[in-house]
Amino acid sequence: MTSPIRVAVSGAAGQIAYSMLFRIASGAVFGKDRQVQLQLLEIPPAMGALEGVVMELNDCAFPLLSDVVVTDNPEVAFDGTSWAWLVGSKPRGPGMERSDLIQANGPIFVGQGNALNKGADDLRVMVVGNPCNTNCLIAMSNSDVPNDRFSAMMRLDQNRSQSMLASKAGVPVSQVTNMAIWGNHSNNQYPDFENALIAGKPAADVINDQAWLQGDFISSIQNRGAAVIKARGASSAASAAHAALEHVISLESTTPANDWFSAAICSDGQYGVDPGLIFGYPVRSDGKGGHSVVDGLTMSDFAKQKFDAVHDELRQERDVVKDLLK
Ligand code: NAX
Repeated sequence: MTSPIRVAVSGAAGQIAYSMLFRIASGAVFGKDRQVQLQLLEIPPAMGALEGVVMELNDCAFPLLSDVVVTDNPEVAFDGTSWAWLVGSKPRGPGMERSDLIQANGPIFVGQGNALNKGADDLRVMVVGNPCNTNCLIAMSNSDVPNDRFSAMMRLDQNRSQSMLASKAGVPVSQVTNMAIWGNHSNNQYPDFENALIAGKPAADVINDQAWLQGDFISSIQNRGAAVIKARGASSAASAAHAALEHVISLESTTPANDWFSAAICSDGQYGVDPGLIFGYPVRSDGKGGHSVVDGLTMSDFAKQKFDAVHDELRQERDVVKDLLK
């Protein structure tokens, strides 16, 4: 057996982490022959709850779990890690605007960005804590880790979109492929039904209901998080955790030539996006640590309008945190 892979999870006593940690420890992400060392980061008031999570991890007697480190110090949490899931952040409080949330969470990602320099040479970072695109931008900007090692999560939006298209078309979800979520994990994201395929055919031809695709489909995906909160009385956790794991699995594996996955990565200007923004793109991975944006996709005028709106939103978020960027 090779040495354990060291992975950090922040917000480790929270509800998303609770659905992630046991699966990571079971080998569901890095394989059944790779030992894992978990390095769990929390804030001091949550350390008691985190101890309880560690008791449960121990009680599972996972053969692949070599050690669990628990800390409130990001430098300890990220020390020697090859992957860092940045899940922890402050929740949106009553009456808070999105810009308030951005400002409240920004400083967390300045400190954590700095501490990421303690990671292993192959460290890769994915951000779940909202607003995840802009938090990722802040962490990237405050770290010496190369920009192409950072990403933020669009995968839950991709999975939601595939599920909803499959349900509308009356087909198994596995038949819905090539689902791109452009831009921001926010209610301005653009789930791209024009380039999605159902059983290899354009989704719009199979569903044949442009009004639904342009209307209810997009708004349901954009507002799905709020709908889950309304129904469950708590925000998405198991589905978010599943997406956070799939995001990493996709970046670790070779993407099939006829498909892609959605992730927010640092733009090099692809599709006219401001270089440096953490923008949701269709992505392919080479399975060796490299990934690239799928090029050459076309968009209707309708799609371009949505794309431009979410691009503007991310520019505005960048302006709100400009004092935190290096
Ligand atoms: P919880 O409130 O259950 O857990 C968050 C945890 O983060 C808490 O235990 C808290 O103590 C910890 N925390 C706060 N500040 C921290 C810091 N500076 N360092 C380390 N830990 C810190 O929230 P949960 O439901 O787990 O959600 C976590 C984040 O995911 C939230 O920001 C949420 O908005 C975001 N989400 C992102 C999604 C996405 O698609 N990108 C979807 C799901 C989710 O809404």
